[in-house]
This record gives sequence, C-alpha cells and structure tokens, in this order.
Amino acid sequence: MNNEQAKRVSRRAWGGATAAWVVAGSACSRRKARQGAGDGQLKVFNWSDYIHEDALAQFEKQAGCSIVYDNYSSDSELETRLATAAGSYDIVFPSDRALAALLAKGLLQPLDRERLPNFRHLDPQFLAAPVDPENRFSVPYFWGTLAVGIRTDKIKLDSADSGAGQGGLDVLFDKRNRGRITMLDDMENVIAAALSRLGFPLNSVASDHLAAAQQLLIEQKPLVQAYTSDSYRDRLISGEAWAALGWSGDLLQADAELQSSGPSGARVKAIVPTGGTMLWFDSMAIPKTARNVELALAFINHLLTPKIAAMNAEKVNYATPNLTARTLLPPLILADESIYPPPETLRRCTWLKDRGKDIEKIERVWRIVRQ
Ligand code: SPD
Repeated sequence: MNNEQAKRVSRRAWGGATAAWVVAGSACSRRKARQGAGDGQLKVFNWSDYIHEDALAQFEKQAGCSIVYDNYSSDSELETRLATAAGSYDIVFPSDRALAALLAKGLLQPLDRERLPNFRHLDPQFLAAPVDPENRFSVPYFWGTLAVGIRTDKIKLDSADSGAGQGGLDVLFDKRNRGRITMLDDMENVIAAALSRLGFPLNSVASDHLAAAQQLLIEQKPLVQAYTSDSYRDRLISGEAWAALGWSGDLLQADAELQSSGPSGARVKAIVPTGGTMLWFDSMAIPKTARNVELALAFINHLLTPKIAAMNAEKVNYATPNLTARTLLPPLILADESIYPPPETLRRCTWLKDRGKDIEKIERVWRIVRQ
C-alpha cells in the first residue's frame, strides 16, 4: 500500500457509481486467501475515518488476500445499500440504530463464534445489548458520543464551562459563528441536539417539544455552512468551519491533525454536552449476501486482537470496548474525557431509542428544516 492509498483509506474512497477501491497491490490479489474462502478478496464497507490503515495491510499480509474498502457516512446509506443489494459486502459496521433496522429486515447472518476466539477480550458491559442480546449477529467495534467540536483559535472559550456556553451546544446556535457551523446530516441526532439545547429529553416525540426543536433548527439554518456527516473533520482542520456537531473521535482526529501539521495554536476541543448527549456504539457484522464469510470472520477476529484493537483505537480516537486492548493504551488516552466520559457525564447521556411509528414525526421535522 503506498502513501496515497494509505491516506485514502481514512477518506471517502468512492462516490456514487465510481468503482470501489482495492487496497491491495496486484501481487497480493493474485495470492490465494489462506482461509481458502471465495476469491481471496474481502469487501469492507465502513464509516469514513474509522480504521487504522495498518490494520488492513497487516490482515492482507497475514491472510494473503486483498481488501476492497468502501466508506459511508450515515446509517441510512448503509441500510439502503444493503436493502437494495446495490453493493455486495463481506463486513459492515452498523450503529446500534442501524443494527436494529438491518436485523428487522433479516439482512445480517449469524456469526460462528468458534471462529472468533478474540471475542473473549470484549468488555461484558458492551455485550448483550437489547438489539442483539446474545451477540449472535454483531460484535462491538467502537462506542462514542455525539459531541461539539470547537476551533479554539476562532471561538473564544470562557472558563465557566469550557467556554462553550450552556452545556456545550450554544456555539452551534450563536450568530457570531454565522457560516462557520456544520451540523451532522443525520435527522435523529440533529433533532436530539436541538432538544437537548432546549432542555427536553433527547428521545422526546412530544409534539410541543418537536415544534420547539423545529423552530430552533429553522432559526439556526442561516448560520449553518453545511449539513455533513463526514467533511466536518476536514472543514475544522482547514478552518473553514469553527464549530461542528459531530462524532467524538472525528473531532479528536481533527485536533490531532492540527497539532501535528496545522498552524501553531490551532486546536479543536471536543466537548461532550454537559446537559446530556447521545451515546452510540458501532458493531461489526456480516451481511446475509456476503460472499467471503470465512475471510470476514477472520477479519473480525483480527480487529479484536488486543494489539490491533489498541492501535486502531489510538488512531481513530474512539472508545474501544476491548478490555485487553485498553490495558495497552497510553494513560493519556484513557484519561481523555472526550473519549471516555466520566460516570457523572455518562449518567446524563442516553441511547437513541427506537421511536416506532413516531419516527415519522422526526422525519417531518427534518424535511421542514432541510427544505
Ligand atoms: N467517522 C466514524 C464515525 C462513526 C460514527 N458512528 C456513529 C453512529 C451513530 N448513529
């Protein structure tokens, strides 16, 4: 894998009908997969900026296979892709929310646990989630929070509560940041952020709460540079955006990149809103239509190897559910409260609930806000 390829693994690797990107060189592709499955090619569909490129390269070498790696940036993109069979993938990384939807549609296959000896490294508190109580279909990958990223050289923070205003969300609604704000392109999380800003429960579907959230988001719209679930990381790095609603690790990746190659003093602070925010976890899963199940299982087991999981966690700045990997992480990372929020913060956080038919109310608000 050359440098350019390595860079692209953490970016959106394709768009629309563009052919998927094959990570491996041709020599590797010609070799037969040691697991003896399929054509020795593993098709991975993952969130953008969500894996250490060495974790891929090491697996290719070890398994004698090639990896075709595609990125997506939203739950709905994954759900649509699998439901319409528009792509065939051996492994995907659904969020807790997407996992429920994919399981309900029968789009995933049970995992052979015997092929996953490294499963034992997982922290039991991240297993047996209600959506997949026996982890028959899913293996936890990373977890994190819905957070606010702030370019501290552009927005002055006061000391009261890290300067982000009441609870961390105010910067996103502050007229002084007009045109410099990005919001996720994700209806449930954006509406949850608005509800939180208003002091309402994040999963509320009460009509008056949703009407207030809708009004707040309509008023905010002229301030918003873009609704995006992937480019906010690069916009923060370039300084085009000063504040972003995003996933915790992406914001910290922007900070790490600024520290290593940005202008001096430029930083991104990731704030977990103190009034409460969404928690989520993403899992590894194998679609029913996977062609190379053996290789997919071997890849999941590889990502569960403590050394690989720790290397991966250090790179992407998300919280790992792998207990053994945690013991290998630098203390500075474990102490970073924007990656591993302390219990008092976690107590104020919540998981996205399945709103059943009421999801239509959320969809309606989003349509009105985005029209
Ligand atoms: N760039 C990786 C982002 C992963 C975010 N997963 C969050 C899912 C919440 N629905």
